[in-house]
Formats: sequence, structure tokens, C-alpha cells
Amino acid sequence: MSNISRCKRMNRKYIISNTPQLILQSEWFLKINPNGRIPALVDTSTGITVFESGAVMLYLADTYDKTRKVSYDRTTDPKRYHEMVQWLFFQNAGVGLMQGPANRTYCPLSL
Ligand SMILES: N[C@@H](CCC(=O)N[C@@H](CS)C(=O)NCC(=O)O)C(=O)O
Repeated sequence: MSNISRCKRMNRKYIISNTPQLILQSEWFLKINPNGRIPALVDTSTGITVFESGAVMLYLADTYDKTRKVSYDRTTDPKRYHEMVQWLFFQNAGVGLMQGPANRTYCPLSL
């Protein structure tokens, strides 16, 4: 039984990561992320699916970091919240943006 099947059976949340290309282009995965990339999150508690690492992180923080141990609240701490979001976008638009193409270019599937 795969880890995903196990998580589904246990009704657990799961993040799909470190996945072979064959799976990323499969019909069931493309329903979760039409862009065919990881990470993607399926939260069986809420029925919400999220792709894009930044969106996944914001979703996890908003949904599960209720006591704000690792994130900032937009309403009560807007200064820090927007600083957090700016660095998240900086990472996603810079380093993160080039990571996918770099993987495709420098790590051919035939390896
Ligand atoms: N902007 C996306 C980038 C996702 C991405 O490029 N993921 C890579 C792994 S780090 C991937 O899925 N590579 C497989 C492929 O491009 O086929 C995000 O931040 O989630």
C-alpha cells in the first residue's frame, strides 16, 4: 500500500513531495495540481487541496497555526505578517521559480 493510500485510509492530511515524474503527470495528480509539480497538499480534514509551496505554507499557517507559533496574524500583527509574506514571495518569485526549470534541465528523466 502506498503512503498516500495509507494517509487516505487513516483520514490524515498529506503533502505530496519527492514524487516521480510518472506520478506528477498522472490524471489523479493533475486533478490536485494541474501544473504537475510538487508540493501539493490534500487536507482531508477540510476537503481543501492547495498547490504552490507558498500557498501551501500560508494555508497551513492560517488553518493550523492558531496560536501563531511559526507565523504572524494579518489582523493583530500586520507589520510582521506583511514582512513574512514579502519574504515568502521573494523566495517563490526568485529561487523557487528557477528550481523547477533547473530540475528539468539539469536532471533529465533518463537519469
Ligand atoms: N512554484 C512552484 C515550483 C514547484 C516545483 O518546481 N517543484 C519541483 C520540485 S522542487 C517539481 O515538481 N519538479 C518536477 C517537474 O518539474 O517535473 C512551487 O513553489 O510550488
